[in-house]
Amino acid sequence: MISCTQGLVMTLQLTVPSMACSACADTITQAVAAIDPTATVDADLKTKLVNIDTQQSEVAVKAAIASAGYPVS
Ligand SMILES: [Cu+2]
Repeated sequence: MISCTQGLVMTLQLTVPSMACSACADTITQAVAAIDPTATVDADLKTKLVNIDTQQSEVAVKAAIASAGYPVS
């Protein structure tokens, strides 16, 4: 259990159409971890959905993923 003293953890659900394999998912996971080391990333390759529990804003997370080469639709 993680106590939440620094901010509110939001669950974001993003669609990343260009995510094709587990290496893509790893890259996306690392891009999110770079801006929020406490984030948890759950990528589903079939649905192209990425669920992220993070204290970062949706805008910041989308920008981080996009700059890793995976535009968020
Ligand atoms: Cu890939």
